[in-house]
Amino acid sequence: GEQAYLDLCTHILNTGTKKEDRTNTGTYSVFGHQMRFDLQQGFPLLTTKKVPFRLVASELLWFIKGDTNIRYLLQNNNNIWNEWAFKKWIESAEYHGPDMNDFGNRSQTDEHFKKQYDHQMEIFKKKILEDDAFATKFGDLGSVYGKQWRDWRTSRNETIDQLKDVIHSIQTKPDSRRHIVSAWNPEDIPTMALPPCHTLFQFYVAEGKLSCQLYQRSADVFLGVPFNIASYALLTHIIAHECDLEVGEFVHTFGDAHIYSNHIEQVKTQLGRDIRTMPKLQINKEKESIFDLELSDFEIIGYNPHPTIKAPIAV
Ligand code: THF
Repeated sequence: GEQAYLDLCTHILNTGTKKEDRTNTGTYSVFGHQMRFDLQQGFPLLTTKKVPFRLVASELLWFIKGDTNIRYLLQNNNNIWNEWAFKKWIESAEYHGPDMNDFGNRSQTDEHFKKQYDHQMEIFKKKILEDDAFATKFGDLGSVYGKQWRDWRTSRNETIDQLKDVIHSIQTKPDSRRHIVSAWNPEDIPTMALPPCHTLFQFYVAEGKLSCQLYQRSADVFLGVPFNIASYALLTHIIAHECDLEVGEFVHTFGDAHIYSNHIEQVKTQLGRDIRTMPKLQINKEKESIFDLELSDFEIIGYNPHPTIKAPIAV
């Protein structure tokens, strides 16, 4: 449960290696780790800080739709992928505003720059929402999760719908050891805004319960991982629902698990808090197919977390 997450944080603080990274933020990092969550015990939305379930769920529905354009997220007031699309715009010939190079780091140290950045981001969001051509060009993140899950392109230009296929294989051959969805498409990596952090996941059926294991190659333990746990737990519930199975475990396996150097104080604050009762998830049972699910079909019951802890995202 949640203690496994807090233990990972403590483990990284105690034994992590200081390591530079792509974003120039600096991290403390360990390689290879595993956490387990028994989904029968409750829904693993962390209670030692508030995790916004609405954002987790709308991101997952976006993946399930096969959508890769941030417009859908913005329509749902979800801003978690903005920076990656914004980066494409400011690096293009169509951007004419003030220099936004390295905006992630500069907006944290330079007040004046931060104002300019916030203003340009507002312009960007408005254009994505209101201008179709602009949204098509700059809102799309390329071959990210939604694309690989629903519309993997083969060398013969055929489409593989991995999500539909895995549901079918769970339903028809529950004992199979091949219930796998891969987001890692080596051919597409060079053209991606961000190569997938959640590289591959596998389902497992035993005693009428569906379990899921994720291999995450790179994990932002403070900001990303609480989202990732909730997201894959929700996916497991959704697929179990579709296949008339109970939920089993979510197993979270990591490659490079790191805490950014500008998240250390926040992690310490969180480690000083006590764990509260896990909430429960309810899914609207009326819906025929998971591909019809909407945000309003999910309800989180009994969630009383400690307050939010703010931290900057590394871009
Ligand atoms: N990049 C980095 N550096 N970390 C990540 O976790 C990450 N993701 C996705 C893509 N690139 C990444 C984006 N996922 C937040 C949470 C998840 C994200 C991005 C941002 C975040 O800022 N969460 C805040 C709340 C934000 C809000 O309220 O708008 C939080 O406090 O939890 C790996 O999936």
